[in-house]
Amino acid sequence: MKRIVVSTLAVLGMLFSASVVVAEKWDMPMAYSATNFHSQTGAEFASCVTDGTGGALEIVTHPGGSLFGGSDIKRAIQTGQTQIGERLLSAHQNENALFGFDSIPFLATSFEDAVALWEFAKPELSSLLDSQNLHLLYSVPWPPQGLYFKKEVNSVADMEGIKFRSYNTATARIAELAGMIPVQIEAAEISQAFATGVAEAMISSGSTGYDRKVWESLTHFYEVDAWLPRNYVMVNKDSWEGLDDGTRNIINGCASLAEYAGYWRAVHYTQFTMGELAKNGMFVGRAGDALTDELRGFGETMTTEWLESAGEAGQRIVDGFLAR
Ligand code: PCA
Repeated sequence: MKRIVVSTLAVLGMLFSASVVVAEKWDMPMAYSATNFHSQTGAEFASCVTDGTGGALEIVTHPGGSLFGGSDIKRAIQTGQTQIGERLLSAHQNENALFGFDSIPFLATSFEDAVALWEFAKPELSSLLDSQNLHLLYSVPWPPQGLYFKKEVNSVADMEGIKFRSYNTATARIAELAGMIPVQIEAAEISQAFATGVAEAMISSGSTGYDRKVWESLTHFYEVDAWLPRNYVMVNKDSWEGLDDGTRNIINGCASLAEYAGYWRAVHYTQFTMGELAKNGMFVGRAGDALTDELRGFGETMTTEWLESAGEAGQRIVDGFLAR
């Protein structure tokens, strides 16, 4: 009898340890609010992997910067504090100019352009990330970037001295060129920053204005279509290489679906969110010709500056895109 109990316990112990080894959980930090379309796409991606692997690999998303704040997500994945996560690609432009290929003013100004530009940029970015112990999984653009203010603005002169919320090097550079004061603030913090006057203006999409209810503090959204920055999902390279081929195939399949679904969400969200800004009392309309001309001048300056700092890989991306 004793022997039966002992061997039953041994078998149970083996089963238990086998299931512990097989089932793995990955935490996926994301910087933007749970209701944002990138976060919804990420949540669907996570359930696709969890279901597709029959629960052997469970991915759990943590939106709104709840697990790691936006500026800590990449480092957390690189160093293996977590295995997977999403971040704004151009947020790393201060590390390497190449990360800012998607924030060059007026280079790629429509969804179609953004897709074409990504085709040329993706191989360069994949190998850059690979050299940083990261595997690039998928990427989804934000809607076109426009300018938010709390007053009517018709020219760069009207922007003088305004505290301008920036989210990457390019947005801080625009502030400088326009005589504004750049203040780097994560999207998760902007409602408070605008409410308290820490920031008074920004360049972003209708989506972020809608997600953060900026009509509570700001009054004008000028459509500029300056660029369409991208979010991307990355995996720690050791975690990626530790998976078997079958699991990697499932993740790749789910990543393709997410890239497709995320792209179309962004497209549809563009008009919807601008409509919501207007419904909530904001002026929503195209920037005037004088302002647009001045911004295009900044675009030329910033294109030259970017090409100088992004080296041959940067030149290949721009040349490929312009010659397509
Ligand atoms: N929203 C993000 C990045 C680009 C966008 O449209 C933000 O403002 O932080």
